[in-house]
Amino acid sequence: MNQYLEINEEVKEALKNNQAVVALESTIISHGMPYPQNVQTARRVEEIVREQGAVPATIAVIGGKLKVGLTDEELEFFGQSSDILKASRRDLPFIVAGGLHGATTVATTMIIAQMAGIKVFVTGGIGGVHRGASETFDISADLQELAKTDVAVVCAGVKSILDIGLTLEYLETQGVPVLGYQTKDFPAFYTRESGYQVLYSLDDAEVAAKTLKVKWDMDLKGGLVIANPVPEAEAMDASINEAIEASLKECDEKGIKGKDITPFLLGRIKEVTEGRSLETNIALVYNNARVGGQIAKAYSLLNK
Ligand code: PSU
Ligand code: MN
Repeated sequence: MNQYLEINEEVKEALKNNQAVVALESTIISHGMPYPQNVQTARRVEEIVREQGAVPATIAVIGGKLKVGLTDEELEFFGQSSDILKASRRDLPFIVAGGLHGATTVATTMIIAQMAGIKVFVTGGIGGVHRGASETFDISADLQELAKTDVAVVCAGVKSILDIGLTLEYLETQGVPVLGYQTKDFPAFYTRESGYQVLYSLDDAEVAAKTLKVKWDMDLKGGLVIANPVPEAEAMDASINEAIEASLKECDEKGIKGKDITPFLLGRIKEVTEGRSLETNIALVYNNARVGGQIAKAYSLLNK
């Protein structure tokens, strides 16, 4: 067992017995939503995962330890503290060596989930190719991680703060399956459609689970993107794109770069939409927790 890894008892027990476990990330808590909605959402997400018969494992780096499964106090701390670094793959060695705290992105949550032996991970949205990447080279490390780490990521697609078309091209080049969950449209986080289609859609959790199993049985390395659109009732209309454009322009004018871009944009979009984007964000995460919990459950049954 990896000497830096600390898996809580409940998760350890579940993994040992081949029971369903769902990994959850912590950047969404520390850098993706304001307090106290972030902590409330994180707690409810764990409950929803349990309602599907799976064990939740929220992942974070605390005092240099790679923690799998957080206590209530640790969740609260991650929601409130401003001393938590956003930890992607490149940040991990320094944070662990220094005994620091790190909120794990999609990439880092995948890495730690793989160390622990967790196959299904639920989040809101993944990082991708930023608009203007041909100039800035800003492409999220999440995409490289999907290429090499064997974890399925249930998300609501990617936000249109990114270049969705280029993100899909990049995933194709890297051999990452992008599967729509009960949809042919690739969702754009706040909206159910992005103007892009997926090639394949999954009818239910059983088909999804079988697809994961077959991929890894064949030793095809890497993850999968399971794109689950926000429920109709909570989806935003195309006017969200105006808020996104305005926020992107401001980001540009203020010279915000690199890893600070996504948190800045999320905060501004929330202000511009008077909080509606946050409600949609929370709703889509809950919906992903439901679907991800079911897929983890179906996957554990296939491996019994
Ligand atoms: N998208 C969201 N909320 C988030 C993120 C993405 O709607 O909190 C976070 C995720 O943790 C994702 C990270 O892995 O942003 C990507 O950041 P970057 O583009 O710097 O790799
Ligand atoms: Mn980036």
